[in-house]
Amino acid sequence: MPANHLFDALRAAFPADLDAIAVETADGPGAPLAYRWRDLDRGSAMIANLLASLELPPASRIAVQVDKSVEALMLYLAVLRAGHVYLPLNTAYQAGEIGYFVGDAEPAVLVCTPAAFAWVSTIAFRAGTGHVFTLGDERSGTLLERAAFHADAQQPVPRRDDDLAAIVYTSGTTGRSKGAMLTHGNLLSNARALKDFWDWRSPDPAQGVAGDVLIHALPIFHVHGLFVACHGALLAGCRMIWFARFDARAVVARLRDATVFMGVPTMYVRMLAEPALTRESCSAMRLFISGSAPLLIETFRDWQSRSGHVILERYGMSETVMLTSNPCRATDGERRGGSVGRPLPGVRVRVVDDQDHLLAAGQTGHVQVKGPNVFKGYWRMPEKTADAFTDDMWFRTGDVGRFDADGYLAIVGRSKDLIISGGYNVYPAEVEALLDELPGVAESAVVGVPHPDFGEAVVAVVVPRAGVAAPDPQALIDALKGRIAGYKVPKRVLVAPELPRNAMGKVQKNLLRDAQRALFTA
Ligand code: MCA
Ligand code: AMP
Repeated sequence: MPANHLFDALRAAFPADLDAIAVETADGPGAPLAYRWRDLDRGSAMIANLLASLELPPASRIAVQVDKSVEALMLYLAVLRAGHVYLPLNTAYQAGEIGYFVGDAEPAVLVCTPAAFAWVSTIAFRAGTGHVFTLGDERSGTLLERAAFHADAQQPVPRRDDDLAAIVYTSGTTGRSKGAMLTHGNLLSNARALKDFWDWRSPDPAQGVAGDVLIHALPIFHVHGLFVACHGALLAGCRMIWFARFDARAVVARLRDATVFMGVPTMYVRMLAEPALTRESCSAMRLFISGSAPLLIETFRDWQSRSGHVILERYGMSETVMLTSNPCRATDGERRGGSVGRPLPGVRVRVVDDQDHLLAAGQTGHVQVKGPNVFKGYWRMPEKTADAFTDDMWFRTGDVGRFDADGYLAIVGRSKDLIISGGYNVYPAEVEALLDELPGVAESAVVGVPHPDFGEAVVAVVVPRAGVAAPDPQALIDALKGRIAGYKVPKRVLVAPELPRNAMGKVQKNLLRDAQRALFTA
C-alpha cells in the first residue's frame, strides 16, 4: 500500500480506542449526536463498498452537493477509500451552475439532497451521469439506504502520490470555471505540514492528555472546511464539535468545550458582536485561526482585547491548499496582524515584478508559489494550466503581496478581478454576463465594496439601454436570485449613465470602488 494514500494516513491517525468520540454534533436533527471513530470507519467502508459495487472506472468523479452532516464527511472518506475523485459543490449553487460543473467534470455519480433530487437528477442524467443518490441531513436518502446492504469493512484502493483525490472548482476570471485537480500528495503533504506547524495535540488517555477539540462550523464543500479543518482534526485523532450551520451565539457558547477554532473573518466579526465572548469563555481555547479572506486589523485587535487570544492568520488557495501561516508556537515568532505569516515548511513563496523577476523585501509584486502542495492543473484545460505557471513552474496566485525583512508576507491586493464576500469567491465577469442579459441593461460592472459583515460586498453598476425605461435595481436583484448562488447576487445595484473607462476603453473599476467605498460603512 503506498504510504501516501490520503485515507490510509488519516485512518492510521485514528486513536487506538475506536469507541472514543470522533464527532459530536452541536446542532441539526437529533443533536447532540456522538459519532465514534469506529462509526467513521464503518460508515465510510459501507459507502465505499456501495461505490465499488457500481463498477466505475478508477478515478471516477463523484460530485456531491449536500447539506453538511457527519454522513457527508463519511461520503468524502468513502470516495478516497474507493479510489475515486471527490468533487464538492456549494449548496448555494443553482441549476445553471450545477449544469456547468456536471457537464465539465462528467461525474459518474452525483449525490444531492432529497429536496433537490428532481432538478439535480434531471441535469445529471442528461449529462450522462449514471447514478444519482440522495443524502439528507437526517441520515435519510438513498445513499445510506443502499450502503446499508454493504459490508462495514473495506480495503482502500491503492492510490499514488500524484493520483487525483479531489477536484475543486474555482470560478474563472474570464469565462468558465476551472476545476483545480488536487492529488493525494498535495492534500497529504499540506495536512502533515499543518499538523506539525499548528501543533495539533493528539489525545493520549494513558498519559492523561485530552488532546485538541476543534469547533467545526465551516461548510465542508471548500478547502477551508474540508481539507484544512477536517484533515487537521482527523490527522491528529482529535474530536470535533460539529456545527452544520454557523451561528455566532451558539459557537461562542461552545468555546469553553474546545481548544481550536477555524473561521473566515466574517465569523470573527459576528462572534465579536456577542456579549458572551469574554476571556473567561475562551479560557480553554488554545488557537484561533482565520483565513480565506483578509482579516481586518481592527478585528485582529478587538479579538485580542476581548478574548485574550491572538488570532493566527494564514493564507491559501484552492489550487495550493495552505501556503503561509503566522506562527503557532511563541518560539517561532509573533502573530502579526495584517500579515499572513511565513511560508509553511516545504512551501516556497516569492514576490516578483511583471516580468517574473524577484523583488526584494519591502517591494510589492505578484505572489508566486511552488511546492508539493501545488495542484496538478485545471481539469481538461491545458492552456489555462500553462498560463497559470511560469516557465520555471511557479504558480501565479493572482494575489499581490510584499515580504517584510523578516520573511512575513502581507497580501495587499489582487491582480485577479475577484471579490471575496464572507469567504466566498465571486468573479465579477460571471455576474456581469448575467446582468447584461436582463431587460433594460446595456452593460454592467460588478465590484467589491467594503462591508462591515462580509468584508467585501458585491455591488453592480448598470447602464440602462438607450431609449428604454431605466431598469429597477430591485427587479434586477430579484431576477438574479435563483439563477446564481445567493452570495454572488449584488447586495446593491446602482444605475449610472455610463461606466468610467480609460483610454484603452477598459472599465476603471478602481474608480467605481472608490466612489462607492462608503456605501455600507458610512
Ligand atoms: C450567505 N450570504 C452571503 C454570504 N453567505 N452573502 C454574501 N457573502 C456571503 N459569504 C447570503 C445568502 O445568500 C442569503 O441571502 C443570506 O446571506 C443568508 O444566508 P445564510 O446561508 O443564512 O448565511 P449565513 O449562514 O449567515 O452565512 C454567512 C457565513 C457563510 C457563515 C459567513 O458565508 C460562510 O460559511 N462562509 C464561509 C465560506 C468558506 O468556507 N470559504 C472558504 C473557501 P438572501 O437572504 O438574500 O437569500 S476556501 C478558500 O477560500 C481558501 C482555500 C482558503 O484560504 O481557505
Ligand atoms: P479560493 O479560490 O477560494 O481558493 O480563494 C483563494 C484566495 O483567497 C486567495 O488567492 C486570496 O486572494 C484569498 N485569501 C485566502 N486567505 C487569505 C488571507 N488570509 N488574506 C488575504 N486573502 C486571502
